[in-house]
Amino acid sequence: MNLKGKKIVVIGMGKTGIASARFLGSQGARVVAVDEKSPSQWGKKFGRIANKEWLETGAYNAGVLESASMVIPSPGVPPHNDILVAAIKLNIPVVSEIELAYRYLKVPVIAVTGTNGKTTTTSLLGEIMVRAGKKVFVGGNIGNPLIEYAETPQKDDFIVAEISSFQLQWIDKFRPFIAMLLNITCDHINYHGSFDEYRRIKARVFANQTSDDYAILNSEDREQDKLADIIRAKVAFFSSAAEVKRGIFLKGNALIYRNFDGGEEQYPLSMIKIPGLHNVENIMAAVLAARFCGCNRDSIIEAASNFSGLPHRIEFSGEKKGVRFYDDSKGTNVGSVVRALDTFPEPVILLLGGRDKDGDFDTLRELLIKKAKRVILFGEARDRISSLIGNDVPSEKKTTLAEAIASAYNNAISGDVVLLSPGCASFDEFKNYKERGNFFKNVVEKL
Ligand code: UMA
Repeated sequence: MNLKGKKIVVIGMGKTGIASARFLGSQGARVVAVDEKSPSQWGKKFGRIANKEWLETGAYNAGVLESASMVIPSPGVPPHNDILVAAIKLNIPVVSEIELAYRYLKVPVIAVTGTNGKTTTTSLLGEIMVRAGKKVFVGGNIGNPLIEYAETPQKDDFIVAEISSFQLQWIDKFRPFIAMLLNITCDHINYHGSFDEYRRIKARVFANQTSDDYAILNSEDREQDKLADIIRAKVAFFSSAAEVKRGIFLKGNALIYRNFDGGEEQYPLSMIKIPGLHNVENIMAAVLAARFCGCNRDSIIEAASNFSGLPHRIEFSGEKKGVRFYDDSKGTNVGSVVRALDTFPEPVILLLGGRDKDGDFDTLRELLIKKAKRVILFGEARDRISSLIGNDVPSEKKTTLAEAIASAYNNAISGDVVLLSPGCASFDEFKNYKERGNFFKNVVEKL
């Protein structure tokens, strides 16, 4: 890809946009940076590129496209954004940062996507690789854009990349050596427009694979079964419910890995220290990828045994007067709320709310009747969720998360579990899910 002298418009000056701009500048492109916010609010690393001669600041409208050769939107820029719509009309290529990075990567990519469990699986796979003596770069949606890696000497054996649907929206040639789709449940409808479109975009992770590559699918998802028929890569399944011909499945107290030649290998279920069947599935997917990369069984068992999970994912946050509190602030969609509720055998007091992403909260009704002692709805989404879950679920509405926590505590008795699994984005009250989770933990500590 020859970028020398080309005008390239980068939309969004957050982590991705700034890293992309810097890379493009290093390749001799003329970068025009735009953002809906004013430059004083651009990402904290912007200062490092602010006065470079290859960088201009453009207006946030379609006029910026004049004589542009390419547009790189940040993941958070939705496809209906006016500048993107205009670029498509003008036949100007729109390329995501992972696509740009891919054109310059020399190291095989393992792509981890799915609605939930991406970060856990990506992190664990990275740790298995290290234990197995492989050199690995872990990046992508997890926090460090792949384009940053493209600028380095690239001396690793593998890249493990967490990949979001936003990043897959504008790929063209991006071809991971291993691609896995952990699960798909309703999410990001306000971005993709419909669940079908979200599914279609997620499946693009397999689109450029060939028979030299591997695809890892969840056999409990019927739609993924259909996908298997059209994927060109070698397909392996993971299942927490039934045997699979090629892949890995849970049977009794063991995970059974069945390779492509029919050989079997067992992993003890006891090596998994993080709670919930969903995490057994995440770990099974990581085991498959690790085996395809030549990691040995002992390293896998060691890494899994030492993996205690990540913050804000059903994280134990303290106990007050016999009431146990759990922070699942990363649970920003309905599917993750289901997983969190399933993790607890007993009914819980659930804190649900925040900024709505058009979530399908009506599908939660039956489960909430069974598993929620009380639901405390908070934030912008409280009225909509309340109307969708109906009156059979004992619920109340609070304006803020702080009020919701106080009410949960006042209503709890010793032995109860209070779970923050909001099923919504955090942006109505917080900068991001981490800030929301930390806030929850601080309030709990002070109760
Ligand atoms: N902006 C616009 N116009 C828009 C939208 C945003 O100008 O229509 C501007 C904002 O004003 C801001 C910048 O774009 O200045 C932010 O860009 P961004 O939202 O794409 O955020 P980045 O900082 O580039 O972070 C992105 C991912 N963010 C999103 O997908 C929303 C990060 O994932 C990722 O870690 C990072 O790239 C590095 O790859 C976050 C995330 O929430 C954690 N991801 C979603 C998820 O996991 O569910 C997909």
